[in-house]
Amino acid sequence: MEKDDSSVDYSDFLAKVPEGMFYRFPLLPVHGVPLMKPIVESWERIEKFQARPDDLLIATYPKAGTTWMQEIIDSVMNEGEVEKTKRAPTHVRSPFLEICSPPPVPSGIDLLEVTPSPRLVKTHLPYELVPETFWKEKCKTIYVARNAKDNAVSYYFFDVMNKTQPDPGTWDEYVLKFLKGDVAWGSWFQHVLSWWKAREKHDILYMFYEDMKEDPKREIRKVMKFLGKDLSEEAVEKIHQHTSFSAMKENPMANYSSIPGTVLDQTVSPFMRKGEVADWMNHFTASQNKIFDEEYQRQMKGSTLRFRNNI
Ligand code: PPS
Repeated sequence: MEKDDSSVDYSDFLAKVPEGMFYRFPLLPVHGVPLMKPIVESWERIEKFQARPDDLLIATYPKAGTTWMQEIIDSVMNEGEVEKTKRAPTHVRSPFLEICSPPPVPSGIDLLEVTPSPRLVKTHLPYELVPETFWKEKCKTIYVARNAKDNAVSYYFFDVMNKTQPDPGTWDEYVLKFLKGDVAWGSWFQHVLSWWKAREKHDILYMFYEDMKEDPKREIRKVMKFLGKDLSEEAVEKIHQHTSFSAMKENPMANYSSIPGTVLDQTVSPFMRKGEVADWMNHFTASQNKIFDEEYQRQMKGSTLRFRNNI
């Protein structure tokens, strides 16, 4: 029998994890995409994951606005009754498909198996690595993309505080690693481009972080339309308030504060860090910007996909 997702006390598992169990896991390739070792070791199970037709997939490159979109979708699925989203933390309400930790911490799939339908499934997998059943079952997918420069800055600060991903090194070193795709889940370029193409074949709503910042209510309505939800203006306003950066930063069910500091050390850098467009301007030197722009032109050449580095 399926359990209510609020009965899965994931944080409790994490709190009991013996010291030393989590460390900066090395990256190993799966079909050329670097992923953390525990994910690679469980790859067979992930690949064979059985999607359900009413699963909704939220796919992103890391740090593109996943948590924000998860909160919007959960609020929309609850018809704007945002109090209902406080039933459990984000990673329990919307499990992370491929995430794996050493036992006894439940994997994303362990959580998904006890999550009642309709399930909201998070993934950072590039399109090519998504389990085939999502497409066989014709699952709806929302993809969120963020401009490469802000995405790189956000990922750098995350890799500093996330004690399970490789040490990012200096910001100067990280810029080159990011451009090469030598980070967990691989190349930003391949990710955004492969999902851009995939929307021609599947039921995918391709969204942009910058659009969400520019006009959050407009973007909330796009999500509603995609999910076939016709909510009142009052409900849209409630969702807007509930999913603002300031509200989510203070919300223990959305700010990852339930994950212990041995995994996410929020004293180093908070998960809800800045939530802005164009923060990259505070971090890129002129020479890093030049190298980045040249590589960007090379890798994005010929694509119709356009990003805004500022709004
Ligand atoms: S993860 O770990 O991949 O799931 O991270 P993800 O949620 O994709 O990205 C985290 C960044 O999104 C910002 N964020 C928000 N921005 C604006 N409004 C809201 N409500 C919001 N919620 C999260 C978060 O602050 C991270 O970006 P940076 O630039 O680091 O602040």
